[in-house]
Amino acid sequence: MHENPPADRQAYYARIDQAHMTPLWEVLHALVPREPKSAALPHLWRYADIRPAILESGSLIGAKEAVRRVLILENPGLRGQSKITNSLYAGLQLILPGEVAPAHRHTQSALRFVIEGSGAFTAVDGERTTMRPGDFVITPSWTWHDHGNDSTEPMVWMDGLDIPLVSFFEAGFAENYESDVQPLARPEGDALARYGAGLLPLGHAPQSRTSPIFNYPYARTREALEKLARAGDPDPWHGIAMRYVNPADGGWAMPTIGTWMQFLPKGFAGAPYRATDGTVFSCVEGHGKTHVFAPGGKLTTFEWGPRDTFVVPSWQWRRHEAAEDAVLFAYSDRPVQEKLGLWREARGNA
Ligand code: 1HN
Repeated sequence: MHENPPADRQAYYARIDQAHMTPLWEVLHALVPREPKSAALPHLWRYADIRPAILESGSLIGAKEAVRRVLILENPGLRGQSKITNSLYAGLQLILPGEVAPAHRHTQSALRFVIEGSGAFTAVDGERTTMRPGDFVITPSWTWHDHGNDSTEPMVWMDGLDIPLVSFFEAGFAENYESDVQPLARPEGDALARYGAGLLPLGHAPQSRTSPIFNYPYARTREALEKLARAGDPDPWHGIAMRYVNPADGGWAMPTIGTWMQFLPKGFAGAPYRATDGTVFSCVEGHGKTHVFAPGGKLTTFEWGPRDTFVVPSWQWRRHEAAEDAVLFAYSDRPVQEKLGLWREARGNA
């Protein structure tokens, strides 16, 4: 409330401080802001700029020694906290031909979004999936997972995890599997056939809050987006925006992380939009621009292309433009905010 409270108040604060108490009236405005004031900053990681450092990590440490050889994308406003937004983590993971990232599990949920290379696999609870660029792969909470690269090229994917959320709730558990590579219980493609073909096993009762599909292949996503784009009528704010769905309940694919794709047709000039979920974007195809207006009027413009990652903090206005057909993958904590009745959005004039 006061920059410098009067002396009698300061003496009083010092006395109650001894009893681990503090006056609400000095902090009320910070505790209950009129609107969100994210400490996070908008930021763009251009893949061409960071790729050399990612590949260099491969000559400094092995995947097995590192457990997971990842460069964390730290939001410049949240350095030292391993966060890309206040509630979510992002990193770029490198796995070289012949390497194994050993099996473990944890209560944090993870997504993989494939950036570069093709043919490495991840195994989740007894099933492997081969990963290709643009694939969205899920490691649900508390499932055993290991990765391996039987291809001839380095592979890089983005990891998105709910680490800060789980940490906030102090609900994190982890354990290592007894061997580096878990045994396989089902053939590759089983989950996609069983749950990802517009069908569900008769009498299916979900065992988990996460989608039973654990690889949503880009080839299928791309085909749908392409068809919808040709049909026209993009949303003025988002373009053609399609969320990944859990086929068992119609909800988001993951309980703590919302994921979607945006196809911005050539010449798209989006209208301003903001929402309370700070959002991470990864460009899959095409080139475009995103303008972000931080509170106080600071304008940041990102010029992005394939494999670039950028982040827009909570409640900051953004607008996308595309010089050519472009595809953006996005993730945020929106499912959590929705479940808690907190999520809000606002649309500027189209
Ligand atoms: C993890 O298990 C993976 O499985 C990636 O690839 C990143 C960051 C923190 C904790 C666990 C993975 C992680 C992680």
